[in-house]
Amino acid sequence: MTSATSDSSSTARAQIGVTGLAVMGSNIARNLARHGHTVALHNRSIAKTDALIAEHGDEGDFVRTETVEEFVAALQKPRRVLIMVKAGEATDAVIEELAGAMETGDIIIDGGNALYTDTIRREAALRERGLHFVGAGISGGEEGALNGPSIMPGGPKESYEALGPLLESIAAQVDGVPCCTHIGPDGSGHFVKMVHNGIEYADMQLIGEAYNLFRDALGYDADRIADVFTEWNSGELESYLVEITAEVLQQKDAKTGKPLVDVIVDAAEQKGTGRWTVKSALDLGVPVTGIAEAVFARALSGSRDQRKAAQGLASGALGAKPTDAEQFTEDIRQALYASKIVAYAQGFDQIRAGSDEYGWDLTPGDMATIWRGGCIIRARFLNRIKEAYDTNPALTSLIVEPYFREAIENAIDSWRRVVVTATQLGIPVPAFASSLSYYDGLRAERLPAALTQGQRDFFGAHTYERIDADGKFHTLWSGDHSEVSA
Ligand code: NBP
Repeated sequence: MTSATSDSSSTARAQIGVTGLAVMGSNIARNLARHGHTVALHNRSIAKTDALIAEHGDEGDFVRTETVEEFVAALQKPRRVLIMVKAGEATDAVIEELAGAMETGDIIIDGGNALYTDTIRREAALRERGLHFVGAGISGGEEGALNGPSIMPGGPKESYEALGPLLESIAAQVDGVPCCTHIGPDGSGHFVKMVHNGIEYADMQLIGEAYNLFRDALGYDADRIADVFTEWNSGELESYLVEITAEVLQQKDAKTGKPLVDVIVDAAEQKGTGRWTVKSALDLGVPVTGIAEAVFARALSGSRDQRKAAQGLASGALGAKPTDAEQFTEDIRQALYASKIVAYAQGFDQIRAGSDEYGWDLTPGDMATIWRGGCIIRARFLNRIKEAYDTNPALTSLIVEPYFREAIENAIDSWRRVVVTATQLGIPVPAFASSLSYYDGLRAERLPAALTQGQRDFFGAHTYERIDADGKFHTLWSGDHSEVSA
């Protein structure tokens, strides 16, 4: 079936080109070829192109190219090029080279993990040059890239008309619906992918806290904890992350025979998308507490010197371990589910805030639809989120929607027991606890923010509003303490 050639310059026959043939690019190129598309291949160093053709050339119709000029010339018009290189300067360098060789109406797609503000900048610059630029978030890692990722393309609507069917053909499909849709203008696709990654951080942290409680509060070993996660994966917590958690916990270390998880250093690394999510949330004023705690928890785990110095610090008097393991297991399950609802609710709040800030007019229900398959946060309960947005596209918060409201009502007692027990045992549960505090904060009739406003007015004359009158007021704190209208 292969017709990989090196004489592509004479025939512009490829429907799409992929440049950057490392893990992600090579698998997406194979996915495209397996779906019957002719794919032009390009990589800065030719070795990766040749390796792909040597190992997988028989999977479809590839066009081998060496130079950017040759690569561009191999493409049908309007030309479509998918960039899958390291995010940042490499992306700018590749765009610059491609743009010089492409023509008005051609489409450049950046499938890397770009920062959405970079995508906004790049889209504007390429639009000026008559080119379409599509910032496409792609989730699912290596396996998703090959067998069907979740794709979040942002950019001009017209370019999606030329590109959509092609991307939808290689995306994961759930109930016959592709996990790919036009997200919105310029940086919106990468913004949504960023928030997706933030939710992923929160989900992983919550699962980690559940694991920690099984280990340190109930004394379970890795195999026993794996069994619990396997069981949970057949219920409302069913998700890719719960599924792989069980697999990771089952894995034995070949060298020592111990569970692999027990010989891995407990310092989690991060590539930066979680941090970006939190930075953006800070700018937008959206409390994404679950995501922020997850990012900070990774940072704390990596603070090796401080952790070493803190060994042996006082714990204070600790409480008793749970005696009813079955009840506590159910409590942890409920705490995980409720905290997960909070993390997703916060992520969707951030998407709405980003949409308002940048005028993107995003449809949050679309994200719930395209995250149901292909991506790392795919989960059964995304169907519920989709239904919630289908019923009410202007939903204020997921946690007030009847289904999730009831789910939290069912979980709340367990959730509190888990946070209290963990605190009494000195087991850190930052994401469980902060999600519960967020929930309590949202439902509180009166928050201490009234005092904060009083303090702000005291030291900075920042004024406050009253519960019984319109307008802004200021108390003459250093005068006679009377109140004046501001
Ligand atoms: P990497 O992020 O490791 O990038 C390697 C590729 O970038 C190679 O093809 C390399 O070419 C090329 N490259 C570099 Br580095 N600098 C270049 C330059 N100045 N000019 C041209 N090419 C350059 O690859 P990856 O892990 O496949 O990821 C690709 C993109 O997809 C990244 O943006 C990543 O964040 C994103 N992503 C990754 C995952 C994942 O699970 N890995 C998931 C979702 C998204 P060379 O072969 O000549 O060195």
